[in-house]
Amino acid sequence: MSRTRLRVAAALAAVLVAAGIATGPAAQAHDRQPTLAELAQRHGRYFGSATDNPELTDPAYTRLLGSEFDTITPGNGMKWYATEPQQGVFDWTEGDQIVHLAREHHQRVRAHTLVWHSQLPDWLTSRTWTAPELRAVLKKHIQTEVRHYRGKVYSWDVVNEAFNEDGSYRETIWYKTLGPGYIADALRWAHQADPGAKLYLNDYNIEAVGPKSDAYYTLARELKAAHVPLDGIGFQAHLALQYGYPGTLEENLRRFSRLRLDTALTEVDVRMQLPATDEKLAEQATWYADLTTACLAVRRCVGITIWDWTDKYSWIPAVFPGEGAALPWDDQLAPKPAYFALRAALGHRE
Ligand code: 9MR
Repeated sequence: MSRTRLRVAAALAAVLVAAGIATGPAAQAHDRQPTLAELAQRHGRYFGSATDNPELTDPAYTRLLGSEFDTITPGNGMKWYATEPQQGVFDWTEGDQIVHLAREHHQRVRAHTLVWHSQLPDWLTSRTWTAPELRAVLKKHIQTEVRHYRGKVYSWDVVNEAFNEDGSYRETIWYKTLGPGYIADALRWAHQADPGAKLYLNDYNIEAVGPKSDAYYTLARELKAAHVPLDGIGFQAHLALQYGYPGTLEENLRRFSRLRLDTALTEVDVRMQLPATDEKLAEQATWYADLTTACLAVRRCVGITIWDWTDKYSWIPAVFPGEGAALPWDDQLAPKPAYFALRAALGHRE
């Protein structure tokens, strides 16, 4: 190449880079697409993903987990079976791994979960307890765990899945032994242990207005009236195409906002009967967009968390045989129509 030609080529390259249409590492850095988290931040919201310890050995997986989201939730690592496997013996290995990972990537942690009927250790479920004994066990667990993560997590799902579909209390070990007051107690103990953490009640099938979400509404109003430290309600949003979209989601979020509570979509996925067709994936994309639009429309809906980001690590196929394809990225980690629908709903023009 002659000198003149070299100069022309260099000038042309500079113009292309300035116009943002050149390729190469510098241009890529310049051109980088905003992440879901960055798009959500423009609306004052977060966009998060759940994760789980075994997956963290997959470098392609952790790379995207660390870059696309600003909030992460441990799918299992902070549950009772993992954190207090023997009575009074605490193990923070899994939860700490996720907190450290989040810190490395400047992400916040939605901590999950303190009081649940599931994934409890055998020592707790294999014997009977008097009410005073169980109360002491619960208080110690909550306060030890919340104190350990004090200042390191953004929020706690304090009580998970406390109601039945008809709005009656679920007959858990907690309810049966301690009565409904265990919920207020749990919130108060958690608040004492970390006054800075946002405290949530969290459940599934409460996205639409109905008996189960009404039960939360009534309870939340009572707790607020009694000055119990409750900050928000988590709507898990494990949706399924075959059951229809919860059309009253926005209205439902709004009534909790009016109680001066935050709301969040905490475990979003949209499963379908397999095989996934283009039509079903398009329908799924619409649902992801619609739930995002609903959250953005309600001032106190603070953010959205998907229940992991790739179909490769989704919980669905193991629990609902024949169903899956529930997340915005497929099992090869490639983005699906739902991913682009999320970006569009967050206001990005491709
Ligand atoms: O994602 C979790 C999965 O790995 C566990 O096997 C499962 C056990 O119940 O729990 C999953 O997470 C649940 C969450 O903690 C609460 N809401 C429902 C989620 C899906 O089951």
